[in-house]
Amino acid sequence: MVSPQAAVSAVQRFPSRKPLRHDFVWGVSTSSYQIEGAERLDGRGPSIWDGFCRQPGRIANGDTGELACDHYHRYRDDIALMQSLGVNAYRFSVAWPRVLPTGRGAANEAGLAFYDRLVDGLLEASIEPWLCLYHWDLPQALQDIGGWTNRDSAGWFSDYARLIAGRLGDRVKRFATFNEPSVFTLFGYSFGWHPPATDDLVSFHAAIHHVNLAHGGAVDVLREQVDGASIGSIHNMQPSRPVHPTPADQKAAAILDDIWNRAFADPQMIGDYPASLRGGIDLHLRDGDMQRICRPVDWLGINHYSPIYAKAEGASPLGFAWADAPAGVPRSPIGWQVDPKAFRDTLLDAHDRYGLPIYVTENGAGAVEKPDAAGEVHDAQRIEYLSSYIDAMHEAIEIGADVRGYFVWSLLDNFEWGAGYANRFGLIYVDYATQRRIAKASARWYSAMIKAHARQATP
Ligand code: IFM
Repeated sequence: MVSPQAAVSAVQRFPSRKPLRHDFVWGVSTSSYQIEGAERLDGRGPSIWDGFCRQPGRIANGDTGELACDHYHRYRDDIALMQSLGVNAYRFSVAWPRVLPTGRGAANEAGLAFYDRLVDGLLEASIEPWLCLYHWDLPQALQDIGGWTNRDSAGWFSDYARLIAGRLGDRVKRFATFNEPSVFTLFGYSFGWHPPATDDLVSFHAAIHHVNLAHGGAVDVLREQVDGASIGSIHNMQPSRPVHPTPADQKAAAILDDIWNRAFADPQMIGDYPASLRGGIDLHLRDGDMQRICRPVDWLGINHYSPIYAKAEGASPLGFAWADAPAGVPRSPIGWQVDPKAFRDTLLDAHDRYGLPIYVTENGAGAVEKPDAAGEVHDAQRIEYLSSYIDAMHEAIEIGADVRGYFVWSLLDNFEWGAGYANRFGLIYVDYATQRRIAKASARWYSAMIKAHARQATP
């Protein structure tokens, strides 16, 4: 087991590092569908994930989010766990179909009341709520009329943002519009790994553009409705690498880079699409759209785990295929490459390109794990991963990146999309049969790390 003392020495292992700013945010992240459960309770409408999970072969082990971590009922206990970690921020998402069962029209009071209780509980525990409006659980009723391929989706999203701002904006000030838009559009509208599991290029480009319009519209709504709002958007950013050093694979990696790292961040913060996407987007672009998308935001959220790889694939309409990292690279227990320098460079590149304060809104390591005979979870590899990535962030800050916060993914083990419950990312282990929570060694390590940094922080 890692003792608090060992964690402190992990901080002190980097004596050349300057102390972090005193208001540095240390947090944990989750998302609605991955933890809430209560899929059919208190008036929640169906989301696109409810049905997708029930299609044979989509999710490992046939898992669904029906119960997940039962956070809907156990949120008080989960807030107490956050308190014991010593985090000062919690990033969660609102389930759109819980508050608007058909995506628009009449709001569901019971759903809104749940988020009232959650936010009040966080504030009582001195934990700042960071609310993300969209972490992939689109109401099924909106999917039935085209989902993100329907240009009206931007208006639906603004109306939803207005509802949330009006209800929670007196207490919540930190808002993100979307989580990882390039993941849910690429995986949902091209690769078929996420709902709606379509694969035509016109829909893919339409979804990208409409999500960008929805982002811009929601930024305006939040700005108008919430006094003192601090607004951002959350992008997964990772170096895109060719799996082989051939010109064809290099070209494939450049296309993936544009889609993965730039298709949303560039229009939202620079006001332009990457050149390789312009042809496809032009079909959906109308006068004034770029002004509607590129609205001033206060911060950039970056989710980062490992580099990604591409290879040339003539048969793919996109011109590339997703590839596994080359053999021999260091990997996490679930096979994702471990490369903290890639994280440092990502933070520095994003700082140079977008010039906004950065919050690392997700970083963490997955594993297939279970408690030992004494009931403990000794996740030494996760501690090593977090330690090296936090140090890489610290190095980026020393070089000049304006990074102001860091959130571990995730507070709890949870529903890991296509992998179901097999892959665990939590600091807290969840026994899904009993819903018992067990703090892993990494939870104690993270808590001690936060305390050690607080002692060192500059006033
Ligand atoms: O679980 C996901 C999360 O929903 C989005 N970012 C990556 C995490 C780990 O795969």
